Amino acid sequence: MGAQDIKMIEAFDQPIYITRPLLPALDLFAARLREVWDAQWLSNDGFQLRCLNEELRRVLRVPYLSMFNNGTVALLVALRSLGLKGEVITTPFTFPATTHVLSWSGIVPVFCDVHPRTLTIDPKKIEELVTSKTSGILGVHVYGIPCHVDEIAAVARRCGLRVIFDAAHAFATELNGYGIGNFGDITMFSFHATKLFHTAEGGCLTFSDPDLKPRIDLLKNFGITGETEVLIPGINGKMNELQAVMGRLVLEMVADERTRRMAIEDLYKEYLGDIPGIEFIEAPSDVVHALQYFAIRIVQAEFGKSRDDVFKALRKYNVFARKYFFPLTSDYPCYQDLPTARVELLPNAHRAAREVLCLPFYGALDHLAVERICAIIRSVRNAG
Ligand code: T4K
Repeated sequence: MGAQDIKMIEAFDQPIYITRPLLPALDLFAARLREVWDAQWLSNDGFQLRCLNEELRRVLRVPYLSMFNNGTVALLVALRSLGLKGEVITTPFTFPATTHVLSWSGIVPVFCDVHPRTLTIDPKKIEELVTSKTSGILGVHVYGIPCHVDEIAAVARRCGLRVIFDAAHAFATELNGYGIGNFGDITMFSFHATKLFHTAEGGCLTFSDPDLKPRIDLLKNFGITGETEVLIPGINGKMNELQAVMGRLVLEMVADERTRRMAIEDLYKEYLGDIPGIEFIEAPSDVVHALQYFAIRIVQAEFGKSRDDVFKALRKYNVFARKYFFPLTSDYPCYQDLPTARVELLPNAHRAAREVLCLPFYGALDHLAVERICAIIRSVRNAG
C-alpha cells in the first residue's frame, strides 16, 4: 500500500481496543454459579477457589500458590511476607502498581535502567545501586519477556537481597522448561480482565519455600489465626467465589486463545516486518512466551515519523493502541525527585518509553482488521 492509498483506508465503525476479555458462554457461567448458590459460600477459602488454586498450580507448574483479589494487593503482601524495608531496586518501565506498592509499604523505590533489548531490569546495573539500606530487587517480566533471572539471582546472593518478580504479563510463560513462577523468592501474576487468563479482577503469588505459604495466607486474611485470635496486621487480599468461577471457565479457553493470538502475531509480523524503523520485541528462543501483548518499537530515525505520530493516526481510525509504558514511573510527580529518577541515569528506559506501542492483540480480532491496522501504520510512514 502506497502513500496515495491512505485516503482509501476507512476508519473502523467500532473502536478497536488493545484487548477484549475472554468471556465464557453465559449459560456455562450461570450453571457454575448454581453451585455457588447451592453452597451459599461466597468467599473465604471456598470450594471454587480451592479448585482454581490446584488447576493453576498445575498450569503454572509451581509448588505453592496463593490466590488474591488483585495483583496489586498480592504484591503488597509479597513485600510484607519477606519483611522488605528501606530501599528496593526496581524498574521504571512498568505499570504504576509496581512502584506504588513499594511506596505504600514505606519502601524507597530505587530506579535501575532496563536492558536495551529485553526492556527488563538491567542486571549489570543493579549492584552499583545497592546500599546498606537495600533489602530487595523487584523485577518485571515486561510484556512477558523474562527478566535475566540467573544474573539477578547471582547479584541477590552476593548482596544478601530478596527477589520478587512481577509477572503480571507473563501467565504460563516458561523459561528453559520451567514455569516463570519458579524464579526469585516470590512471583506475582495478575488476573485482571485485560490479561490473557483472568478472573475479572484477581491475582496470585507463587513461591517454592513452604514456610511462606502459612505466612502469606495469614497476611491476606487480616492475620486471623482463630475465631478469637489475630496474630499480625494483615489485610484483606482474598479472592471470592465469583472470581474463581470466572477463572475456572476462562482457564478452559486459554489454549485456544493462545493459538488464535499466535496467528495474529504472525500476521502482524508479515505485514509490518519489511517496514524500516519498526522493530519487534522478541522473546528469546528458550522462552514459551505469554502472548499477552504485541509490542513494537518505532525508531524515528529510520521510520521517519515518531511513535506518537503513529499513535495519533491510529486514533483517527478508531484504533486504541496503548503506550505501555509511557511515562516511566520515575517521571510521575510523586517519584521524579528521587535521586535515581534522573533522566540521564535511565537512558534505555526513556528511549523505550518514547518508542514502544502495544497494538490491538486478542484472539477475536479479525484478520482483516489486523491488515487494516498495519496499512494505517505503513501509511503514516509514507505520508508527507
Ligand atoms: N504490574 C504490572 C506490570 C501490571 O501491568 C499491572 C496491571 C499490575 C502490576 C497490577 O495488577 P492488577 O492489580 O491490575 O491485577 C490495564 C489493567 O487494568 C491493568 O491490570 C494492567 N496492568 C495494565 C497494563 O492495563 P489500563 O488503565 O490500561 O486499563 P483500561 O481500563 O484502559 O483497559 C485497557 C483496554 O482494555 C480498554 O481500552 C478496553 C479493554 N477492556 C478493559 C476492561 C477493563 C475491555 O475490553 N474490557 C474490560 O473489562 O490498565
